[in-house]
Amino acid sequence: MTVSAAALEAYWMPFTANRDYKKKPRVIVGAKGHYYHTDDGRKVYDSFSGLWTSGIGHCHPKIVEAVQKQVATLDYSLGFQAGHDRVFELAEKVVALAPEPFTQIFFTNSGSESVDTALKIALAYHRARGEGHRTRLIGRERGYHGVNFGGMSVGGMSPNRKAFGSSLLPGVDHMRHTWDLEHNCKVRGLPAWGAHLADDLERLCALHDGGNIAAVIVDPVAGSTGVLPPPVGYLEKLRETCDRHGILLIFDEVITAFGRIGTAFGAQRFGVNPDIITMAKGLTNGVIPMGGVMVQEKIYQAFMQGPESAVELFHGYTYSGHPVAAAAGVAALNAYEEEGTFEQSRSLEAHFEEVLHSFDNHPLVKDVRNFGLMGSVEMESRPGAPGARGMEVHKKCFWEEDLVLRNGMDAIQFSPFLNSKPDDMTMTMEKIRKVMDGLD
Ligand code: PXG
Ligand code: PLP
Repeated sequence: MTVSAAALEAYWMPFTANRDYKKKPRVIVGAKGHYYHTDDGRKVYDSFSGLWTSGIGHCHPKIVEAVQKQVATLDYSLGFQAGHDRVFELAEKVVALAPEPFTQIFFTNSGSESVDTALKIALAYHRARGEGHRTRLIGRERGYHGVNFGGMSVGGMSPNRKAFGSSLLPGVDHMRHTWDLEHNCKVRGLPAWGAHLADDLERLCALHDGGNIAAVIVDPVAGSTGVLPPPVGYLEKLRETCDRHGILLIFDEVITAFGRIGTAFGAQRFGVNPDIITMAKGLTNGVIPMGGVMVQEKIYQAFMQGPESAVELFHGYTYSGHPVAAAAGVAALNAYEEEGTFEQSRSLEAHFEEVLHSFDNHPLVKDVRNFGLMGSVEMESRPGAPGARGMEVHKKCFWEEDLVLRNGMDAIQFSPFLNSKPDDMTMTMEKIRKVMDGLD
């Protein structure tokens, strides 16, 4: 093993069972294309394309080259009251990919920072327009909006919230999640049943008065919780309700942007425009951390009203628009265009759906869900040991099948490369099935 016991002990790993992992560490030392390289000399297939991040594969030569060049040209540049060429270039490129009403982007370093930034922009937008009483925020059960205080508060993943219950933001409500096994079991694509679940928003408007609500945030396809595609008509209903009450609609597209569901932004695939879009992950193909918050013109303009010499938004990060991240972003977006990545992703959907739903009749499986190149196979939990089966599949795949996969408890998650080989999708499922067949 390449990592010493002391080094292993020194690192507090994120979202990991540290003690269990450190008993038999799974250490990755390199990556190329669709494979990771392990410290015991194996090549293992990455069935999750990073963590939803690396759609066109690891160490993409064009992105590597751009990053190497940038870091040797301009390693860092202050971003407050100053700017550098690369970040303006990236902003223009992202906006050009977006639906028409989107005109400006603010840069952050992650999805979590993007969400907290978006919530702050929403609150400050209403205040700038003389509606500072609009302070209430609405999220959704099972939504994942990162781990900072704002995103955790509007998020709906109970394990992420429970240790912080009394410190969550006040004035936040949640709509119901859209998972309902009785009506929607092993559905392919968007469920036909469930648009009425968006009526929860109308109820919250009746309760609080819609005029007190600043923003509603949803992940258009909930990812982290185990892929919950929106019921047909659900997002449209949210849009209508927000319009009726003057509420901003935020789509958290940290996963769904940049081709994961076959278009630059999920908003385009669904034909529903939110007011604000958050993004991260695919913005740089995961190569350098970076996130962004894109807004419609009306939002940007609401801030551009005071004296021209005054800072309009007292918000920003030391590394907002970092030059090396921006260079990675420009190179990633160029590669997506040159390689036809979004179209390729779309063309792989049918095969992906087919091989994913080959689990429909597996005795351990209780639900299978997919949309775009997002999928989940959810196993029944072992009585008294939720998550145990999922972790067993994860470990056996790594050690015995040379396959890295992502499990959230007992749900196996799929985020295949946007440029996957169809045979590799089939191979992934076969390996997982072999392991699942051997489980009690
Ligand atoms: N919003 C959404 C919709 C996300 O999916 C975040 C915000 C937070 O992004 P950062 O960059 O702060 O992690 C995310 C991130 C999983 C998984 O296994 C999902 C995420 C992160 C890690 C793992 O599904 N989503
Ligand atoms: N904490 C301290 C003491 C700082 O000086 C700063 C930034 O200057 C921060 C936190 C915020 O760091 P960042 O801008 O990287 O989010």
